[in-house]
Formats: sequence, structure tokens, C-alpha cells
Amino acid sequence: MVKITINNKQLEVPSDVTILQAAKMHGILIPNFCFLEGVHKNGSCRICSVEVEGAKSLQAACMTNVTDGMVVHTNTKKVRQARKIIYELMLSNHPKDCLSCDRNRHCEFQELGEVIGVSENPYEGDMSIQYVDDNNPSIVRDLSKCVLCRRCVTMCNEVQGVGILNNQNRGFDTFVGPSEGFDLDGINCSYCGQCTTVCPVDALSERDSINDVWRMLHEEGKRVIVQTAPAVRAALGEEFGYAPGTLVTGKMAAALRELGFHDIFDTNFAADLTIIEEGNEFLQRLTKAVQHEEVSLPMITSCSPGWIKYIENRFPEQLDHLSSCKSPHMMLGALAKSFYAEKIGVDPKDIYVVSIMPCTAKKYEITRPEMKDDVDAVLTTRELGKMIKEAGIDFRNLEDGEFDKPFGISTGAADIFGTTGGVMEAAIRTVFEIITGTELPFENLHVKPIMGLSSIKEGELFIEKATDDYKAFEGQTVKVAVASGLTSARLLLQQIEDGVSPYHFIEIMACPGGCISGGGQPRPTNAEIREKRMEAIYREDEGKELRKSHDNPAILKLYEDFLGEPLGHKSHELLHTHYVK
Ligand code: HC1
Repeated sequence: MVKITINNKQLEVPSDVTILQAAKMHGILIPNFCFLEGVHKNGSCRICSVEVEGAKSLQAACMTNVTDGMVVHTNTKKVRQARKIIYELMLSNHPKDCLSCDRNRHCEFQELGEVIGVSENPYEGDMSIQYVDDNNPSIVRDLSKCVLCRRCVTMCNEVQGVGILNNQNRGFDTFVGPSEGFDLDGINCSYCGQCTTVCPVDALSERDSINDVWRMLHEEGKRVIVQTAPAVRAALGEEFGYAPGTLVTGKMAAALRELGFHDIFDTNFAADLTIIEEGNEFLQRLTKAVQHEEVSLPMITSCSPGWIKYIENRFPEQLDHLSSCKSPHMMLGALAKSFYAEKIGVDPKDIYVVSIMPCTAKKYEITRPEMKDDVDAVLTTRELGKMIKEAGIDFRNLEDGEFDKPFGISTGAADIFGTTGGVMEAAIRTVFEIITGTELPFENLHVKPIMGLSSIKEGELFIEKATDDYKAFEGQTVKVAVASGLTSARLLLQQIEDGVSPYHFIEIMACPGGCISGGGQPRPTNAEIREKRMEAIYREDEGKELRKSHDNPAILKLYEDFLGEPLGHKSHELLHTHYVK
């Protein structure tokens, strides 16, 4: 601990914190802008400038560590003037179209102006680069709105390790983007959208699909089916003022019905289905391995499209490690246009499937040629929030609604898909019972080593006794790993490439923490909010009567009536795909 003085208050603070952190610990708020909690320092905007006695110039509070005896002033005339000038200079290069801007009233730059006390732009003249990059299905990059805070650069490089957003040029020609003037579709963007979650203005955002969906809802003769991802219910409430971690499953279903969707389905149904297909695929691969046949292990989950794009871009020679399962919402789309279309007597051409996803990469996924017609539109959680507001629905006062049958029935195993480690835990709940023939106790289903928000987790499963079909597994230890965030994914992939991966089965999600902090989730997303959303996801699971995918009665019926058996002919035709570079 060290002793410092801030604004004449004597404080004791840890020796390894910055002035900004020390001040916050004691309730002294220093305006800041480019700073990203929990991530590497950035220090590009200087809005958090403070006076430190003995220093020749103002210091950036987010970049300067405390030292014993340090005396800091955060609110002097000099400090206030400096912040004002910095803000005015940023404002002078920013469009003045707040009223029509998508981020109006949710814009951190606008909020900062209020804190600093600037409401007018004193400077006039040319503005720097005006360019909109919208040549991809997921993310729109509007350079005219960019305030050069470089948070996206930090996210893309330090957190995701993708490294495509960087500072380019100098002076008036400075902009943030890929090098050589490429657009995002011309380089190795994974479309994870983490940059959109940290952009304080409207310079980076998801491609808007709201108008397409409204058009279909109003079109005669269209059957518009909607499905909602596991992580959306744990975050949508934040768009309506609920505290992070508030589950709004029932209100979400009710709102979707009020919006006019004809069938309200749950991607969780298809998450259960994924476990049956993926679990059996894993068992098939493991059986080959114990019989010393050639097979690609570890098998890696394939439901996160940002992750799929990343492995295709960076490790294309490892693609056969991916499970062949389509992601759950694509499975549901395929079933909606086959099994369900036949059941309700509607021509699949008249069915329009909309997925509500926490993810921007899902917008790209539905355009992939291998599975192009399964789902027609993806709305992020943020976009659904906007649609509900546009429709004038009083979300907070809605009575809880329900999902429709048959694709609205799901187990707790599906709920946990929404958080890192959840797909693996759900798979273990099923695979363990198939191998051993023994039932896991309902109250003891969690696989603790792979729970929580660490970026890489691992676990082991020792098979002591197995059924006759899996006798060869007896005495074997199955090793699993879970990674979230692309930097962690890269580490596990490198092990595979180097031939030293100790694992049999790996779950990878592109976004840190998994879908709960997907690129389309409400802003802000930070460590504390991730934690709350994760707890909500586990609460949803623990409150379910059924918590194992193979116990889902609607899934069992689907196999009986339509699919036949896991990994059978129909499954391969509708639920699986093949990735080739
Ligand atoms: Fe996900 Fe998935 S869990 S990918 O993280 O497998 O987006 O929520 O919908 O499809 O089920 C996202 C979440 C989501 C799929 C499922």
C-alpha cells in the first residue's frame, strides 16, 4: 500500500494501481474516455488528464501509476481547461447529426460532453476521413463518426489477438482500420463484433437487419418464425433498464408475440439437439481413437461462427478437428423449413426464419454458402431491444409469455450454452451417461473445473466402468478444454498444430466469456456484467425440471417421427455441414 493525496484527501491505496483506479476506489470520479476496464492501457485521448505536483505537464490518470507521497489534483482550472480543449478538438471532427444517429442518447461521447460542460463546437473547417465500410454482412464501420479513441484497436489486438484494426496514417489523415485501405471483408476479420461493444460512438456497429424483418412481418402470406439464443434472455433486460443478470425469458417471448412473429421458438431446443448430434460424433471419434484408427482429435465445437471464421483464416489445415454440426440456430432454421413446414402445411419458400442472437458473426454465418437458406435474418440483442421500442411495447409491464411447441421445449443443458464452458458441460452430462449407463444426480450436474470466466479451463473425466458398447473406454481418461476469446483459441490451436495437445474434446467460443458477452449484446459489457449474466444463465439451468439434453421429450419425439437416429441420413442432410478452405 502507498499513501497519496487526491484533492486534499489523504488516501491509502495499493501500490500497483493507476491514479484513475486509486481515485475510483475512493469515490473520486475522473472523466475518462479511451480507457477500457480490465484491458491493457491505451492512453490515447488524454481526457483523464490530472495535475500531479512536481510533474512538468498534466498526466493521464489512466496511464500513470501511483507512488508513495504523490499529490494529485483532478479538478483545477488548468485541468478543466485542458479537458475542454481536448473534447472540443474531438468534437470539431465529429458529425453533428446526433438526432439521427443510432447511438443518440446511448453515446459515450455525448455523455462526456455533458460531464465536461461542452455543448457547442467552437471550431469550423474541413473534417478528416469520411468513409463507410459496409461491404460485409456483419459490421458497419463509419469513419466519419470515429473519434480515434482506439478502444477497438485495444480490443482487436490485446483481447482478441486478431490484429486487423490499427492506427493508420498520421495527422489529419489518421484513421483506424485495416492496413492498405482494405475493408473488413478484404482481410481476416472474424466478425466477432467485440469492437462494436467497446466503440463509444456509432463508428462500429452491427449491420442493421431491423427493416428487413419489419418488411417480412408486414408481408402477406409470409410465415415469420423467430428463435432466441440462450444468452439473449440474460441480457435483453439491460436495454430496458433492468440490472445486469436479470432474466427476462417470459417478457422476451411476450414481446416477440406482440411484434407479430407467428411462431416463437427457442434456439435452446436446437442446443439440446446439438448435444445429441455432437455428443454422438465425439463418441464415434473417441471409439476410433481407442481402436487406434486414424481420426481427428481433439474434436472442437463449431457453434461460434466468429471462431469458425478465425480457424478458417488462421489455421485452415486444422479444420477437420471441427465438429461437423451446424450451430444450433442453423439447425433450427433447417428443421423449420423441412419438418415443421410439412407439419403445418406451408411451402418452405413462404417461411422466413429470424434468429435473435447475441452475436454479430451470426449475421455472416447465415450467408455462408454451405447453409445459406437455413436462416433468413439475424437480429442482435441490441436490435431486438430497438424493435421493441419502435413498436411502443411497454416491455417492463408485459405479462410473461411462453415459447411455442415443438421447438420451444428445452432443458437446462441448453441454457448453459450461453456461457463459456456450457456447451462442454452439457455434452458431458449426456456423453457420461451414454458411456457409463449410470445416471448423474440432478443436484450435482455442474462440472466445476470448467465453470467460470477464466479464458482457458480444463477438466478430466476418468471412465471407471462403461456399458458393453463402450467397454474399450474403461480405464481411460477423457481430457477436455474450454477457451473463450480468440487469443485463448489461438493457444489451443497452436498446441494442436505442434502435435502436443493433450485434449480429446475442446469447446471454443470467439467472445471472452462466451455468448453472454457476444458482439451484439447490450453495451456496456465488462467483467462485472459478464459475471452477472453468467450467474443468470446458471440460475435458468438450475430452475429447470429437465437438465440433460437427452431427456428433452421434444427431441426424443423428433428422432422418433422424423430424424430417425443421431448422425443418421436425415441428420447429415439437415444438421451437419463440412468446412473446407
Ligand atoms: Fe450462442 Fe449458440 S450458444 S453460439 O454461443 O451454440 O450467438 O447465446 O445462440 O446457434 O444455442 C450465440 C448464444 C447461440 C447457436 C446456441
